[in-house]
This record gives sequence, structure tokens and C-alpha cells, in this order.
Amino acid sequence: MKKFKEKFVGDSYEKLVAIKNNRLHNLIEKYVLLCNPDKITVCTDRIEDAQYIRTRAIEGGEEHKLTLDGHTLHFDGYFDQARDKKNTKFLIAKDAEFDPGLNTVNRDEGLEEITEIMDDIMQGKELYIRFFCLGPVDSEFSIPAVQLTDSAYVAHSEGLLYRTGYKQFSNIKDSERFFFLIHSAGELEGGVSKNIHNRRVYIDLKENIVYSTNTQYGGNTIGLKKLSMRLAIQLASREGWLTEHMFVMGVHGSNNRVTYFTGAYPSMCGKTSTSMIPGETIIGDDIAYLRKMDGKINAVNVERGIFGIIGGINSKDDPLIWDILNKEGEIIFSNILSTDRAEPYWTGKDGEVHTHGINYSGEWNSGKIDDKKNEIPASHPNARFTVNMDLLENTDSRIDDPQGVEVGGIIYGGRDSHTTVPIIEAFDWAHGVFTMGASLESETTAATLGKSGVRKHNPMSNLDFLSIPLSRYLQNYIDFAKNLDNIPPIFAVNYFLNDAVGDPITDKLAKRVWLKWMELRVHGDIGAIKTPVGLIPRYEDLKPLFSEVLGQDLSEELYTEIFTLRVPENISKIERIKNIYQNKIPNTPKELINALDEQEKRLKKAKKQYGDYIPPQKFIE
Ligand code: SPV
Ligand code: MN
Repeated sequence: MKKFKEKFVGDSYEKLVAIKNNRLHNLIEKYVLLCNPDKITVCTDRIEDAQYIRTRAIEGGEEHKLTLDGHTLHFDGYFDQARDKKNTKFLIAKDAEFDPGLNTVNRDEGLEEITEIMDDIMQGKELYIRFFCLGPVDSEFSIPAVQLTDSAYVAHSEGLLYRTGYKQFSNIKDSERFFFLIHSAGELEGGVSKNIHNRRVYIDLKENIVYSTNTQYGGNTIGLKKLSMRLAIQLASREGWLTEHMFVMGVHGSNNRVTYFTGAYPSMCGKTSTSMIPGETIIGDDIAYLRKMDGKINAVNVERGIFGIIGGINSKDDPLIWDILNKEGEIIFSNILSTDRAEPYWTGKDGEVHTHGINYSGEWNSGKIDDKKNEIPASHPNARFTVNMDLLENTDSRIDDPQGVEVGGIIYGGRDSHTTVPIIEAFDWAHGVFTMGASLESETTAATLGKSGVRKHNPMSNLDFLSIPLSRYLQNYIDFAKNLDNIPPIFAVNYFLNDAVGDPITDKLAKRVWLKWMELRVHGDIGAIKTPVGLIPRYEDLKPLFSEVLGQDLSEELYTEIFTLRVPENISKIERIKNIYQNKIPNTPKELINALDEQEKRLKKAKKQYGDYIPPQKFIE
């Protein structure tokens, strides 16, 4: 690194050499020589270093100040608003074992391509180097990670979203075990990445390195988030634990009882809003590590902040998030509208409706259309807010516990307009893993580029991030519950079920009730009705919960409509899922097909007895 010592800003060089780690120094040297930045700033865990990054984000035009103190706004390019699945690829050696459906590129070719793209990519720019710790520090869960980026916005976002790890980096036991993440937004034009045609996210599982170029959207650039998650899934598989696309939250029962749940839902299916339900406490909203400890499953939040979807947030449905977004504090808004008074505005916000301002398309007036004649909304459907969890009032006191929290129950959620009832419990671990987690289907959303509303199989909502064969991932799940003293029950939720005429069958707030119901089930405080597809709530348990939690009177008629078993839809779903596992996934565990076959048999038997649409009362024994 001596070769380019003059590029280091202030005492950055000293900060870097103070960390005694050869792999780190070699990698930094290699990529500085390749990317050729003008300047290099190294950040420690000090507040001044975080402040410097914030200032640079404004000075460099990647963020703009809004009216309230601490609020800034960042725009990604018009065509850079979501995760780019097409150009996100695993670098795979010829002989590596990988599922055919996953997006891969030959490792040598991929490295050659990305090296070419990165050649001099940081010329004229400043490189920021920040150290983080995934998971709580000084814990069995910790994974040290270092980010190199020429975007102050990315470095700033990570400062809000992760625990700092400069100090931790000097103490790592296995000096090779860390993630190395390198990003360049490439040439900027009007503050956004210009060379989108060279947008790449390449994941090198062999070296635990992720390369990201010519993009700014957080899901493609925030190395600690979904990019590290892909590395962590493989690491976990090797080391015997799980990396999951899950929130972690405490549900509060009677007598101060707190029961922790983890929940895996694809993007835009209510994951963040569930973890932020008033009266409950949040540990994390997106990524969890799960380990077996003392015969139990413990979970931690990998992150320390929230990169949440802002569209539709209003004071009634999401009061806790609403409060945060409307007061001073460090918040990065992305891809929303800045009004004439430089206030943040988004689709679905309460109060005044704004018809002009500046958004991700530039100067905006309502009715503005794009090149394809589509109307441009005030804020992009994937527009987000980024905050540290210290800003929230409902953060659980155990968020940084190095042991994590004991998992009382696991939830899988999807966006499913016509098949799955809003809440159901699995018969046991394998039934839940196979018929709920592994069979999860969801209608696509704006969180990834491409068409919305298409039904896609998304096992454990983790498909986009799987860096190991799906068969092994599922086997790991099954093995994970072996030799446990306490196996948590598994639940499935669906907040998007429609009634016969296509309207939502429940109030958006009903999820608050489902959580309370699950909490009672974990402790065996209430019974349930056994149906062919799992255990559903009894009317006599839900009625008081609707009244206590929501002040609503749940009629038996509505209860019956909600929980009517839709046999043809359920059978079709099983056929779809079986078809995928039998024809597209190599080495599917035979127990999975058996579990689906058994379920189908139970459904057909019930159909013979009661018909296609079976009210829950029929299953009361
Ligand atoms: C998701 O899409 O699942 C997110 C946001 O949590 S992203 O960072 O894009 O992955
Ligand atoms: Mn996510």
C-alpha cells in the first residue's frame, strides 16, 4: 500500500495498517490499483468518521437536505430502482455443484469481465473504506465485513444499517474469515450511475468477495445487505447454522411474557410492517442468523437499521414508522418526491396530496408519463427510508445480545390472493418446512426489476439469495431441528387473501391479531382446529382477540369466510410445487414429495366428504 500512500486522506493510512491482517491489506492493495481512486478515506468506529461520510454525501450531490434536521434524499437512476436479478450472478468454478435455475457465470470469465469493468472505474473519485460487524459484536454470530465504495450514499447507508466493526476487525480469531465488498457507482451523470449497461453484481463464493458496479440502488450496492447474505448462506451451510431472510421480533403476551418470532416473507409482503406493530418490540426486519445454542434455536438481527419501503405508510396502518418519518433524526429517503418546500412526499402519505416537485424522474407533475407511456407515480413503488434502530421507540432491549434471543415460533408469509388462509400452523417441523417454507409462493412485486403480480415459487423467501443447492438448503433445515430440546412451531401467514369478488378478506391490521394468536399457541394456551393443511384458529379464540387488539367484532360469518378451506386452489398449488421440485430441482429430499403427497391425499379425502369449499366448522372433532 506504500505505492499509493499519498492517496490516503488524513491519517487513513495509519488507520489501515493498525489492523494487522494480511488478507485485508492484500485485497485493498489489489483493488485500489485496479480501480484507481484519487483519494482514499478509511473510517474507524468514531463519530467524526461517520460525520465525514454524511458531509461527503451532500457535497458530492448524492444526497440532498430536506427541511427537517437529519433528513436527506437520495435518487437512484430511473432504471436503477430495484434489485437487478438478471445481472446478479454467482461466479462458479466448472466443477461446482449448483442448481441449474440459479444465475451463474463461469468464475474465470466473470472475474475477467468484472476486472475489465472496474479498470480505472474510480478515477477522479474518493474511495471510502468502512468496517462493520454482521450480527452483534463479540458474539458467536459475528461476521466481520469490510466495504470499499466510491459512493458516500452507500457508505452512509451502511453506517445507519450496520454495527461498526473497526475495533472488532483487529481481534478476529480466524484472520481469513471476513467478507470483502467492493462497489463503484461508476461514472455519474446528474448524480446517478450513467453506465447502467455495465451494471453487475458478481458474487465470488470462493473468496467471500462481492463486486458491484455501475449501480446505486441499495439492494445492489449495500454490500452488507443482500450481497453478504448470499455469502453468509454458504458459510452457514458449511458451519452448521442458518442465514435467513427473516425479521426477528418480540410478541408481548400476558404477565410480561415476551415470545420471539422470526418471519420470512418476500419483499413487499408485510415483513417490515409486521415487525413494527405497535405494542410489540423489534429486533430486526430483514435478515437473521439462527444458531443452535443449549438445545434451542437462537436468532440475531444481522443488521442494526431498517431499509424499509415507504409507499403506503400512513398514520393509521403504520403509526410507529409514521412517527419516525415525521420528526427530526437521521433518515435517508430514497426515490420519493421532494415537494416545493423540500418536504418528503410519497404515494399513500396522509394529508395534503402533492402534484409537483422533484422525484426520481426529475421535475415531476402528476400525470407525467415515461417513454413507454406509463404514468410516473410521485414516489417509486420501491422507494425507501433508511434509519438506525436507535431512532425507534419499539426496539427490543435485547437487540445487541451476543447470544441472540430464543426463537419461540417461525413464520412464513407470502402474497397470495386466492389459496392460503391468513394464518395457519404446521403439524410439526417437517410439515412446516416442506409444505409452508419450501412451498412458499408469492406474487411478484416492484422490489425486483420486471413484471409485478406473477406467482413465483420462493422457498423460505430466500430464493433470490441462495448460494447453495436448494436440496441442501432444505436438508440443512431438517437437520437443524435434530437434537433440540425445544422445536419451535412453524406458522404460515398471508395478508393478501381476497374474497370471492376479489376484495381483501381481512383488514390490513388483522396481522396484529394473528401474532397474538401465535403467541398463545406457542405456549399451548389455546387449542386449534385440525384441517388437511394445518391447524387453524377456533372462532371462540379469535373473537375476543379481535375485540381486544382491534376493537372489532368478528362475526362468525366473516370467520367462516376467512377460514373456508379452498380445496381446488390448494390442490393446484401442490401440483405446481411438486412439478417444480420433481422437474427443476436436483436431489429434492424425498420427504418433501411425501409431505406434499400426504397433504394432497388429505385434501382429496376432505373434498369427497365435504366438497370444494369447506367451512372450518366441518373439521371440529
Ligand atoms: C428486499 O428486497 O428484500 C429488501 C430490500 O429487503 S433489498 O435491499 O433490495 O434487498
Ligand atoms: Mn429483504
